[in-house]
Amino acid sequence: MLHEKVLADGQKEQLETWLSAARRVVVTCHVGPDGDAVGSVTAMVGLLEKQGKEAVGVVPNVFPRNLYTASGADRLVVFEEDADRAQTLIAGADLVLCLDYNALHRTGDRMAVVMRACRAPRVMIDHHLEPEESDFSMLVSQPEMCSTCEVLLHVVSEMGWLPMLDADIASSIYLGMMTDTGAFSYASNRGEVFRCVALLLDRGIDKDRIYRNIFWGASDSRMRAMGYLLYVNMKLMKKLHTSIITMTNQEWRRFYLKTGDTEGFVNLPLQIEGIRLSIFLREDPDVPGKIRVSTRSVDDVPCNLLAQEYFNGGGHKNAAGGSLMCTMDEAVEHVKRSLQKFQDYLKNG
Ligand SMILES: [Mn+2]
Repeated sequence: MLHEKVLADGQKEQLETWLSAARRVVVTCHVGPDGDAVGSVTAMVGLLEKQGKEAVGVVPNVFPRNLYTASGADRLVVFEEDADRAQTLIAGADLVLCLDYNALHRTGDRMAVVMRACRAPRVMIDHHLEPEESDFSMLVSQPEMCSTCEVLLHVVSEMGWLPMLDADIASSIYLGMMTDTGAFSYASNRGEVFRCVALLLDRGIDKDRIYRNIFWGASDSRMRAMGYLLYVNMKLMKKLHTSIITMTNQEWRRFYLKTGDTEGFVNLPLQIEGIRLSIFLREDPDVPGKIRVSTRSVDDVPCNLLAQEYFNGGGHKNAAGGSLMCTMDEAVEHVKRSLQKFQDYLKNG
């Protein structure tokens, strides 16, 4: 049913060898787990349990409330809240799966140390550009694919695991595909994406419900913060087809926001006619003096180049991020100066 292949020659056999020798398998994702991370980890844990493995998902830190609708999300071990247990699990694993990230440092400073010390093979399954090859024993890297969950579904198919794909596991995979594509509004122009969706629908997922669980489960705080940020803080630079939104820790507290409550805000300005690049600057609540930068774009505006050149980061063409060590005012000035240098990419189109 699926047309594309993700495993290179010999990878299926290698994975089978490692899996058959493994009793305890740990499945991990990147810091700040999103829908694709939580979806792929919970799906993988479910698949491994069906194969009789002692499988546990370990995520670096807390994740948004609405992602707890993924089956098994309540059983994930959160490293920053339960470091001893997480460390014991990783150290004792026979096999470690690394989902939705391309370098070990993406699991955060503390978890990365534990990951590096673990001697079990590390298998990366991911869709980010330019993986750090030396960090992994095996890489299944598919930057063309919309999400790690899409890559994972292909792995499931090629490994012959489709008979294990029940509605719960299929729902987790759909969750990741849906969130990483803004409900199939970007990064999803390949027909294969919809062959995957069809396959998942045939497994009995309720896609309308998954959508509501994620996108309509907002808190009133989130809605009020969204209104405030768009009304008060959004600055439009129409000649550069760009929007900048800022958010300080003081504003975060004012609206009683929780982790994940600003998810997707960066996409909103792209709904404005003529806006092709959106930049969201947020004070890091954990690191004083650090500003987190998120960028989103449409068509050929390369967010990843912008993030690499000016924001100490990287990412995908239409979705990237980074950080700056400065005050919010300085960050805004830095962004404006960077946009001047970047304007050739912004003006045409
Ligand atoms: Mn992803």
